[in-house]
Amino acid sequence: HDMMAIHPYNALEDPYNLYPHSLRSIEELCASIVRSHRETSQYRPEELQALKWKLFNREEMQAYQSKSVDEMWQHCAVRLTDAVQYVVEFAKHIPGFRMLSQNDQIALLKTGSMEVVLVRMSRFFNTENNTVFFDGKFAGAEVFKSLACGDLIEAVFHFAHGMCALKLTEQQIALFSALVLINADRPCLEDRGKVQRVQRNVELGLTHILHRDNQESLMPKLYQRMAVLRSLCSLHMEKLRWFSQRYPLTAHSLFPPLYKELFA
Ligand code: CLR
Repeated sequence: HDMMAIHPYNALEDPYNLYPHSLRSIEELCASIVRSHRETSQYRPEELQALKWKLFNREEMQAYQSKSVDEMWQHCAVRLTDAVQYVVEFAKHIPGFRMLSQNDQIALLKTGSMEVVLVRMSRFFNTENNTVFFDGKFAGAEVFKSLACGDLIEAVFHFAHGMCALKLTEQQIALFSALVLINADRPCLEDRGKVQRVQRNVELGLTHILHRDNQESLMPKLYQRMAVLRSLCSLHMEKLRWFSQRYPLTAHSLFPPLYKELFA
């Protein structure tokens, strides 16, 4: 008893794991999310840094610009689906995600996977010349001209620019991506309560990371970014509906099955 008075039980380090929401368990949650992000992010920051000035030349740009609308859509749908596949892999390793029902996992991915791709896009964006890593080199918005949805491309590039301005660390991007995905407000959830519990843990993780980095002021900015993401994704869906009406055959038979399953 005397010892306890001198050395009170350290709840923060929690050696006996008496507090389920102790710092230790939050740190473990953060570590798995960061690990999952790293393993599914395709390129490491230093690899992207090295590629930063590898740009498409004039002929290559013209080749993209002279593609037909449906050809370019199909090409981009394949690239996007590839990126979405990595996001699905990321989701599977967020602690708690696999405890959700199959229905709820799919509902979260349907609404969230494209949003996470756009968050991830900021890692692949060069703000000095407004280009994005696409097909092995950096491309400006004009490369996507033949998609015929300039407003969407412009909005997406603008969003990436704004995300880059926040200068998030890889750990912050990982936790933010997880929070974008695990959102109890999404439509068509069976067990909202369960999603809410997972969401609270991820929120605790993000708060913890920001507190540790002395950057709590980022929290309101990140919530604001989440609202912008929602509007970008509804614009994407709107464009996809427009395209499918115009080119039903391409949309039906040439789009990747996962792209159709999640977005159609
Ligand atoms: C996002 C981060 C991923 C790698 C990656 C792959 C494909 C890229 C995507 C990133 C960003 C957005 C992107 C996409 C291919 C086409 C798409 C450049 C870098 C643009 C915005 C066109 C969208 C067209 C749809 C309307 C079909 O880890």
